[in-house]
Amino acid sequence: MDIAVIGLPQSGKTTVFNALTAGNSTSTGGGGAGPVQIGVVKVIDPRLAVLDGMYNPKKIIHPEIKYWDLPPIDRESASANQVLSGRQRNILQAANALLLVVRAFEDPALLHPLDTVDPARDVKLLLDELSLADLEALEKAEARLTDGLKKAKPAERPAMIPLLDTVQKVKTSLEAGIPVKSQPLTPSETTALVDFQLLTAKPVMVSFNAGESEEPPTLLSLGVSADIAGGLGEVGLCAKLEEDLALMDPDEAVEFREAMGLDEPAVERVKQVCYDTVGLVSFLTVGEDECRAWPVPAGIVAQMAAGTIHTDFTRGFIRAEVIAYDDLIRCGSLAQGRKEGVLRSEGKTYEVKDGDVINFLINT
Ligand SMILES: Nc1nc2c(ncn2[C@@H]2O[C@H](COP(=O)(O)OP(=O)(O)O)[C@@H](O)[C@H]2O)c(=O)[nH]1
Ligand SMILES: [Mg+2]
Repeated sequence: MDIAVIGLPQSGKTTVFNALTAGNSTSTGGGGAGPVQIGVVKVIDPRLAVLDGMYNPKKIIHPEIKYWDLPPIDRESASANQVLSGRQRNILQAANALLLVVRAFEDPALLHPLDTVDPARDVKLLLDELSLADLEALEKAEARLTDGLKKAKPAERPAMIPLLDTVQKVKTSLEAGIPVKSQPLTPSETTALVDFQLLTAKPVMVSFNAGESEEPPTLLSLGVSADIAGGLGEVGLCAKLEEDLALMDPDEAVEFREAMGLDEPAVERVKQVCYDTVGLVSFLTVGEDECRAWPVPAGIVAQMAAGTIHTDFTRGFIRAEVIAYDDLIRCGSLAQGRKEGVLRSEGKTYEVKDGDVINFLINT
């Protein structure tokens, strides 16, 4: 899963990124406004350690989250209030979710680009920026599709009209302030929009970056209206402190956290918010080769879940043998699970649950 970190200049994006990736990052695509930093974080699934003991596989594979820290915007070529450059938009389009960093710390020595520290204003400004990027993309698409329709032969036109209709409908709702993910769309409309990679269709999380001695705000405490806050994930943290702890020796960091009475590390809390906001569950696969956790959108059916292992598995899907993780641990083996009747055979439309241990039977 790819998560892009965005926010106003000096809001603490890089500090949050370092806190989440513990300094383990690589940069890519230098030049222009500078390189993009990418950090890969393993999402440790504790169930895999238990399965490791049971199956003794050659390897266990935890899911990964890839965080992207975007380069600062080039102030000289940007307009005064511009938050995103064209290059940044491209990165955001490819991301699965967006993490908005909002400054909530006071520091007289560090100027805010809009002079005052006002988290509620900044949340709105960043969300507006995402809408604006989508509106521009939809306007371009509308112009291109309208032009194409004019030039098309009469027989070709009926096939082109639905997409243009969808683009216009989504654009109108977006102009009325409704992000794409909150718009009621039919499955075919959603499919038609996939290629546009619209930003307001993506899950968005806000991370409030508070000072060490301050309680981070929440969307509710800031009075952000429910129609804006609805659907947003949120997490409060002190990025500077979390960065220091992330770069410390792990044992020392644990002691430090206990002594200071701190919450779980930011990396854990942000991961949980990601899973909740994106709506992910994990199914598990076991075997002598590997035991692995596979994050998938909640509600996914077995046939589509098979496709996350290999795209061909969707087409070749025959059935899925499923046992709940807890049942497997209690029974001690798949064979015993089968005897006890808790290992079931499920079809294409079975809805995958978190912790299902699945063996897909595939026609190759
Ligand atoms: N006082 C204070 N400074 C912070 C905090 N978080 C970040 N900073 C500082 O703010 C400045 C900008 O942070 P940075 O992460 O580079 O921001 P970016 O431009 O959004 O990537 C740096 O000097 C940080 O040390 C914080 O919680 N408190
Ligand atoms: Mg930065």
